[in-house]
Amino acid sequence: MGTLRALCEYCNLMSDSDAPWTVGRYVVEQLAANGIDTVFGIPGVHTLELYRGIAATGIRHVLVRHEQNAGFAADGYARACGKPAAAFVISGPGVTNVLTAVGQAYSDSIPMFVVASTPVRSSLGKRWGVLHELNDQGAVVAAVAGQARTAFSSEAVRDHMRALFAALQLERPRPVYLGVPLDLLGESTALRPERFARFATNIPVSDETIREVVELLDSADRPVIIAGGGAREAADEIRKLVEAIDGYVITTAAGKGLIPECHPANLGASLQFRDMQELVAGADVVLAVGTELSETDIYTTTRLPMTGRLIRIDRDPAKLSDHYAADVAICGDARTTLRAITGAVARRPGWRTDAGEASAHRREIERHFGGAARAAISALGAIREALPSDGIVCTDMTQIAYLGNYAFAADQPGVWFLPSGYGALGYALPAAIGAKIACPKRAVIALAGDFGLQFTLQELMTAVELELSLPIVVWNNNALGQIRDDMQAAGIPPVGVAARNPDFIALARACGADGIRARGTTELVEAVQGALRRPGPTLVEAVDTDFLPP
Ligand SMILES: Cc1ncc(C[n+]2csc(CCOP(=O)(O)OP(=O)(O)O)c2C)c(N)n1
Ligand SMILES: [Mg+2]
Repeated sequence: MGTLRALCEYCNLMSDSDAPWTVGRYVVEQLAANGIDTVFGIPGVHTLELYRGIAATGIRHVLVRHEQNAGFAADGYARACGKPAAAFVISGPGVTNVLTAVGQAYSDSIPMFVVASTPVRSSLGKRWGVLHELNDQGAVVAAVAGQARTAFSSEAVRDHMRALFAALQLERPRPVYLGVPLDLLGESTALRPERFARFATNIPVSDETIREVVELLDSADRPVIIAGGGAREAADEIRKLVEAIDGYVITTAAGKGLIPECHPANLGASLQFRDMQELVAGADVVLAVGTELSETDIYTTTRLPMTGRLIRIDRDPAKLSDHYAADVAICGDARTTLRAITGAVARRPGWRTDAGEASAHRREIERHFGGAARAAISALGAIREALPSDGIVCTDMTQIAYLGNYAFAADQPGVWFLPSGYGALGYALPAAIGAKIACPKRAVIALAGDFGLQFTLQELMTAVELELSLPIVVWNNNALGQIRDDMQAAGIPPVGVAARNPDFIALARACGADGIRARGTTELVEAVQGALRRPGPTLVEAVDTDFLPP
């Protein structure tokens, strides 16, 4: 025991725990004290002080190859394990680089904690042309993040961090940002880290409101539940409620897998299909829970046509009074509210018993699929077969993912990650790296198009360096396929939609990854399973024409 203690003391002496208490060190220790265990970042001369003492905190720093990918990785990390990670970026270009990922996380309600330096206080707003100058950096970030705060003293660092951690718990999850000037980061401080207050997030809803909802549902002949990512924690309650009222549930892509795909009431993430929009239009009561009902949840129209009464449940009050005016609006958390509703609603046979199980509606949707869609569905089926049920698929803005939103069978929530709202190309690979770091024991894959993958392909080196067992499936249709199809549909002669691709497999091998082409579904299952057994990443090329039905 004595030897062990001596060893620990020796290690402490050798570690950075004796590092001086600069504000930079204080920021990192404060993050650690409040549950941040992973930082994705790229250090620079402006953020040196953030790196002082980082080893002593136990925080893991993951060096990425571009700040956008620090943000995407933090996003994938949070989607996988539910906890925010941090991103450390330098003033100016580090900040503007990370903003695309911040915008993505904002639109999909994903938490992350971005910390950036700014140039020295005396230079701010003066346009002296100092290194990494970005005029009004805080305002630039504020236009994109949930909250952006800049500290000008060590006490302000503490106060802002307290407020930002509170926002991460109490508000709709969004990325938050703390800016700290370079000279302040290097100042010494007497402050020491503290664990800020934890907040209970159960918002009680009045009995009267619950009665109002129950009355609406009890008198409904054709009730539909639309469930989004905010309803993930209420999966059980949604299943019980939809069974009791004998209606249907449709999810958004973020709510995908809330209840098993084959459940007789589950129409899946199908709001983009005309048949399902008509079903919603014909519903006499729609209960929308944990969803923004945004354009990217629906895709083919900005606003779902609805004629029935609308009940909305959301913890974000702003969502209750947007372009879908609710007849009953509940600001509350999904689980508590739905539990109360389910406990009081009358159980009866009704619409679904008469109109048929979800599978009949799904067959009707799928009847319209052409050859290209069927090829993508075969590949999605192979990926499904290769993955365990809790395997995570990080997708991109590619045709196979748009279809997979609906067609990939997810029997639990939190396994299908799509850069939905902001629609930023290049998400899949860095997000998969973040997800794999968050959940090393789970199978994680990236699924990207041939063009989108090239936005962030440099992160292959991060995955190689970390020896992440990560299949990266490239859906290669040798085109910016969706845009080409959209141009064709609009009668525009195709311009800028065919790009020369690299030899993906040779490129992967040059990076120290493995590379393999999977010709058809059997090979794709084997390639993904083989890649999941390998210690490092494997790029698996799936060329669309290899998957066309005979
Ligand atoms: C940052 C960014 N730039 C541009 C776009 C517009 N965009 C959407 S899909 C797409 C083409 C993607 O091609 P690919 O990755 O090969 O997927 P495919 O449609 O061929 O399946 C483009 C350019 C975007 N979504 N994000
Ligand atoms: Mg393509």
